[in-house]
Amino acid sequence: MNFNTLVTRLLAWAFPCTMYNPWGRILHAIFLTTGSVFSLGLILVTYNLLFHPLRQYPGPLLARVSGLWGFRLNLQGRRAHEIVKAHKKYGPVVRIAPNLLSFSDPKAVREIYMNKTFVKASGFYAALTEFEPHIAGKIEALFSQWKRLARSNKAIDIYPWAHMLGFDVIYHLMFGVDPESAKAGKESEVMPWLRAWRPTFNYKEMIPSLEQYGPCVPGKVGHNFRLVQTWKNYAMEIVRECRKTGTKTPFLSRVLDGVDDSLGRVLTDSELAEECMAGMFGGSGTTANTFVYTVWGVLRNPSIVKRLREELKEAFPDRTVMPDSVTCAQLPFLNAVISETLRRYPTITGILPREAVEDTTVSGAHIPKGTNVGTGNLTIHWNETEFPDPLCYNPDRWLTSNAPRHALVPFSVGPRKCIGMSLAELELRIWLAAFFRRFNATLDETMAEEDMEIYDSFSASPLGGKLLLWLEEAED
Ligand code: HEM
Ligand SMILES: *[C@@H]1O[C@H](CO)[C@@H](O)[C@H](O)[C@H]1NC(C)=O
Ligand SMILES: *[C@@H]1O[C@H](CO)[C@@H](O)[C@H](O)[C@H]1NC(C)=O
Ligand SMILES: *[C@@H]1O[C@H](CO)[C@@H](O)[C@H](O)[C@H]1NC(C)=O
Ligand SMILES: CC(=O)N[C@H]1CO[C@H](CO)[C@@H](O)[C@@H]1O
Repeated sequence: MNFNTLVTRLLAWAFPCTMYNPWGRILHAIFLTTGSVFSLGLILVTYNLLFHPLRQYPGPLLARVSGLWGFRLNLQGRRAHEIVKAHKKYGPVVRIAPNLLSFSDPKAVREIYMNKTFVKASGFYAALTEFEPHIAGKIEALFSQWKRLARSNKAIDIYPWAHMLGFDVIYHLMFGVDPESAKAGKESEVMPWLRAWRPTFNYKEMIPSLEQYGPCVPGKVGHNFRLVQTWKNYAMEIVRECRKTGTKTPFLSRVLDGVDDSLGRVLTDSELAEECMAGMFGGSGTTANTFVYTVWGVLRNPSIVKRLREELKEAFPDRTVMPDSVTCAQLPFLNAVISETLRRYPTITGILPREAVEDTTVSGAHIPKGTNVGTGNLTIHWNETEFPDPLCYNPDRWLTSNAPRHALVPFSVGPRKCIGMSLAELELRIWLAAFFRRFNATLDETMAEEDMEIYDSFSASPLGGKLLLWLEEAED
């Protein structure tokens, strides 16, 4: 067993039992005061610094010796940003955790993520066009809410509404039931559970056995685990119900009786529930935040608003008709705007680690077996060579014939890339086209740059958690 795993197991063993029974807590205190943890830490630090196979790679000291660097930044929502900075300081290969390297060269992306011979089956979205009318209907429902609110002569916070729509779409597609939260103007009971999911990952990364004991931990940390457990039970219930009633949505028929590619067997109810949770999580917030960020990016630039509206007006002369995905897919400026949002504000910012199953090289750097490598979207998408003035929101980057498409990877690449990419693109195109065709929107003057900073907790969302707009129905 590798030394790292040994120590992780020791810590995992030491920590949970200290948290769910009083004896454990006393033991834990003794453990701490006698300095055993301290000496364990010292061994670990020495090993990581001097003997670890990745010892020759540069990086922040704390990151080279322990996972605390990433853990702390995760809690502050700044990990992706600090990785960008670390690359500026240390170069194209940076050790961001004892056993994890981050690469900043766009060429590394494909070397890392596409190095597998199999490709994931993707029969999932054959039925997407059939689903388009449901998406259109939900957008109509949302916009009638916005029109109603617009008459009350107050700024509208579109952020929670966008999340309701994102949730309704994915839930309906997955389970064949429309939660109608946007129509009702009230978020689903599932949403708070969904929000609790991500923080539990950060804790499990440090202390893996929280997977089992998390819900027993008192306080806020345990609270998140308890919410996730409630959610899991709910998802298990859905799975059982769907089995009983024989519900066949494209998502469910894929997972209910399909054989999992990587496991080579049918999934258990518990695994299915987790697939459902991953789908709900992966599919709702990402798309919603991309919508919000596009509106933000566009509205701050009057010339972009003007060009977008002109393109839309020509493509959809009757603004009361919902734009269709086929026409939308052919609109150069609309798609440039969406690409630019995905570049400037990618909604998945975490590093997706890949383990080297044998010694290999990435971007010319030697990677010993058993270590992890990855790239992060901010690092790749904010590369100054590919994207001069990277923080500037500029859709024109995508309108030249030699646009650096290879460096735009918001959905990742390779066998584990996003399965929802076509859905997300279709949804965003219709939603944004309809929005800019129908509304004359202005940002509320209280909205500040800081509100829209990327808060990174693997998935990214605006720091302020709001986008206040004044909406007016367009007249032309
Ligand atoms: C703008 C919107 C979206 C972005 C930026 C995005 C991004 C990503 C990325 C980067 C991954 C790779 C994760 C990894 O390598 O482990 C991923 C995976 C995934 N995405 Fe998306 N996604 C979006 C929308 C959606 C939608 C609408 C769905 C709905 C089905 C979805 C479902 C999933 C699922 C289930 C996975 C896991 C795939 C796997 O691990 O095999 N995503 N997404
Ligand atoms: C940016 O991308 C270029 C290649 O397109 C690469 O050579 C360079 O190393 C990248 N910059 C950083 C900081 O990694
Ligand atoms: C994948 O890794 C193997 C082993 O290191 C290497 O020989 C091969 O060229 C890689 N393939 C790609 C596409 O990078
Ligand atoms: C849109 O809003 C701007 C500024 O608020 C206003 O000048 C313009 O007349 C409006 N246009 C339409 C078509 O409603
Ligand atoms: C989480 C993450 O890193 N998301 C995607 C962004 O870009 C990389 C490639 O640079 C993709 O592989 C990731 O999946």
